[in-house]
Amino acid sequence: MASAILASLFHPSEVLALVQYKLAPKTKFDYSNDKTRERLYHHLNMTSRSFAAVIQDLDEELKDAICLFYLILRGLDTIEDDMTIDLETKIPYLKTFHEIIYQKGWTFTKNGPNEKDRQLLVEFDVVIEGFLKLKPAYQTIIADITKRMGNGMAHYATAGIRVDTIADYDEYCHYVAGLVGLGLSEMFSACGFESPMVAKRKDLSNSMGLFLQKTNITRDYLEDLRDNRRFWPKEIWGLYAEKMEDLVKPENCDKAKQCLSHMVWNAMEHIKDVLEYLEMIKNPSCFKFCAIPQVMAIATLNMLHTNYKIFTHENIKIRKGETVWLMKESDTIDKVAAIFRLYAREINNKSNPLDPHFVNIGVLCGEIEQICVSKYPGSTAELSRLQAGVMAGTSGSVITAAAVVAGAVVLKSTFA
Ligand code: D61
Ligand code: MG
Repeated sequence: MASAILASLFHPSEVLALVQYKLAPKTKFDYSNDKTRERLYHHLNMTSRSFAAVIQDLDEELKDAICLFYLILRGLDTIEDDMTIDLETKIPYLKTFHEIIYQKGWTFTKNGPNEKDRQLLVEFDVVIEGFLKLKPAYQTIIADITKRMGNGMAHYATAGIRVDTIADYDEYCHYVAGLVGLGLSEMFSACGFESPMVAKRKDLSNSMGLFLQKTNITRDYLEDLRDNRRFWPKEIWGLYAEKMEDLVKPENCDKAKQCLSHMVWNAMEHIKDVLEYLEMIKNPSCFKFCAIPQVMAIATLNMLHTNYKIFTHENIKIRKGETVWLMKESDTIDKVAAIFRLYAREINNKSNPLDPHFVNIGVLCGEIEQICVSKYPGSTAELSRLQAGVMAGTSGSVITAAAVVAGAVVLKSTFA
């Protein structure tokens, strides 16, 4: 907590959000009267940092269904990601996972000891038990998406098949993340929380997943390279290096930065669809659930943009205070549009005029601004309010921050 506050010292509204978050009652979720649910939400909290919070805040009608949707796909992904499982073993599991989820008692112990979510598959019988208790309509949606994702993963896991073209990149991201968007939209419409139009807009639902996945793939360059996974498309990196791993060489620093801005630009192309999708979502709990991951993604892209560290350091993340602040502010379309405008401006301000994508990124930032001004006019006032809390470096904000920190320290000692 103390280090998170220090990191947010020049962002008083983040300090405030951190303190509020720390003081909020923590006993919100109690699953102790249902052993299966207790195990399921234990696994959710173990396997996901960011999704656990937003899933647990969903309305009761959808909460368990989406929790199980997450755990099932996380299980599938834990088989996909494990490079210690040979392909002859791996591919049949990926292709049949949609049948496995109906087999009571099934568990999986073939993951390597270092696979981070290994335990989820070791205890996967609990997930299956929970899945079989869901309404059949939700089971059908989950099984259908699992089938399509597993087959897509199996295709890209096949020896000799790689993410070469930008079309491949979009296709791979469709399988592993776009399909999640499609399934979620079907659930929102099926339960009556949202109009049937949400499920019909598969293009927008897909973009919701692509924006998140492309941001992760751009951030995880070094980690994936270390584990011999390659998701940056050759059609992009091939413009800047002979081999993808050459981007990390110090002598290629300028080319690497150009390649990075190409990846950032490619991800940013989904933002207009994201805003259009969020505009359709009317149920407040669905809205926050959808909006929070997206605002975290644009904050992450802002952190990646022109940041050479992604070629030298693994695990670069946005500040904890920034995350907590974004979660608090993402509850209406006007506020979310204001957040997108704020980060689009920051991204644009950081761009290097000598970068080959300077104009492309600038055009997208301008379009985001223009769409928000015309479709979400309330975002202008929200933007002014948000900006008042991020006046980094001004003496006023430093004094405010110092005051809040002092307050926090007092409160901490009071409640400790
Ligand atoms: C609204 C709200 C949430 C949304 C959405 C729309 C549309 C799409 C998504 C969430 C999916 C976003 C995936 C982005 C994060 N990428 C990964 O986790 C990668 O694995 C992809 C395959 C497993 C997908 C699991 C998943 C994730 C979020 C969900 C969900 C299922 C179900 C419901 C709600 C949210 C990544 O994993 C890295 C890791 O192991 O940590 C990878 O392997 O590339
Ligand atoms: Mg994966």
